[in-house]
Amino acid sequence: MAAIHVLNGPNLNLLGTREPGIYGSLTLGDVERMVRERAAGSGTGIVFRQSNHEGELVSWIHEAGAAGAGIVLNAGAYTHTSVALRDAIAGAGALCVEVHLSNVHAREHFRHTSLIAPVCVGVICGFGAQSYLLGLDALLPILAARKT
Ligand code: CA2
Repeated sequence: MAAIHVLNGPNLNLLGTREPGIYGSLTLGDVERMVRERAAGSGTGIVFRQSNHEGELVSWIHEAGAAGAGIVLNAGAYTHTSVALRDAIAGAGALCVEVHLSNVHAREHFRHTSLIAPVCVGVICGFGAQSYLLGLDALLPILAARKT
């Protein structure tokens, strides 16, 4: 089974340290543990990364695409601004699920637009760390079907 790359964008390294009312009290390390536990036994390897740099995220998307891996992507604020990430997902031909901890549609207007959603297979938001697990659950059967 192909691997799943869980990629996290800017400021997500601050999770659990501030704004618990919006993002909860779990750290990104906690989220990683939860993802690894959920994937255990599925035969899927997990690559879990975070970067505050757009270009680094672009390179990681290329890497995932070249490896035939699926992507669970919380692009953070780049979701709403980045043509580069959108082009990377489309260009890499990677199967990508967009996830968010918060319900972006219940927040400021500028968070209602996603530049990456049109090139993703789906979008999950508003379930805290569970959004990542739902993203994983959505990708696993699609990746398994691709293999056979
Ligand atoms: O809800 C999400 O997962 C977001 O992707 C989080 C981004 C935000 O820009 C998106 O609109 C929605 C922000 C991540 C910043 O996380 C922080 C965590 C703790 C303290 C400060 C920032």
